[in-house]
Amino acid sequence: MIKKAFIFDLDGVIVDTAKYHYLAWKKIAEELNIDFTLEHNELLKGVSRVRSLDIILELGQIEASQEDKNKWLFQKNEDYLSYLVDIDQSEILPGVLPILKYLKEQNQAIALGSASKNARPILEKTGIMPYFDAIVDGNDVSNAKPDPEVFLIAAQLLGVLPEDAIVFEDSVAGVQAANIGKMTSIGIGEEAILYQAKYIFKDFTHIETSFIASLIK
Ligand code: B16
Ligand code: MG
Repeated sequence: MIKKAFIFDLDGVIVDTAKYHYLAWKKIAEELNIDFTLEHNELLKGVSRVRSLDIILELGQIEASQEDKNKWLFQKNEDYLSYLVDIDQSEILPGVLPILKYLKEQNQAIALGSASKNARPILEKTGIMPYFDAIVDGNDVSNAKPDPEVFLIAAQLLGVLPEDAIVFEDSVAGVQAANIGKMTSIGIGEEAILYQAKYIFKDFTHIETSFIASLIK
């Protein structure tokens, strides 16, 4: 049996923090009189904080100085962090824990590959840090998804070749990153959006351990 690397994205895969990102961005958008809807929020999934602000400013056709941008980025993150203060294990999305447990029992390598710079406190608060053999987040990469950097570093840290890595992703850019990195991409979400993934599941409750077993052998 070859040891595989199972790489998990964070937001939208392990936890649903998109709702907190949304509330925090909405506050900034309101200050700037920009109409920012849940639909617009979809555009920010898997996208870095800096790029997210640029997308919102483009929506409002606002040109801003770097000083103002830095101020809004700081405000947004402070507000986002305030939503994370009370999070616990109940935030973990359904079906995720049984898969993590199964992978550990099967002696497989597990990593996080997220664009977020707040990934570590989220893993700690939800109590799942011990499952991860490596963590690669927004603090560790210079190129955002769809660049495969985040996943390539994760596979390297786990000592596994990219072709033996499996990536769980909820964003289009993340699925593309896994594909570009020659990894097996598993989309978590809607088929109409994530059709570029090798396999697609609505959520983790739809993933049988027999499917995971077929990837390991
Ligand atoms: P932060 P992921 C991404 O997480 C989110 O999907 C995206 O909406 C967010 O802007 C990005 O992290 C950066 O997050 O502001 O905490 O650094 O899906 O890559 O786990
Ligand atoms: Mg995501």
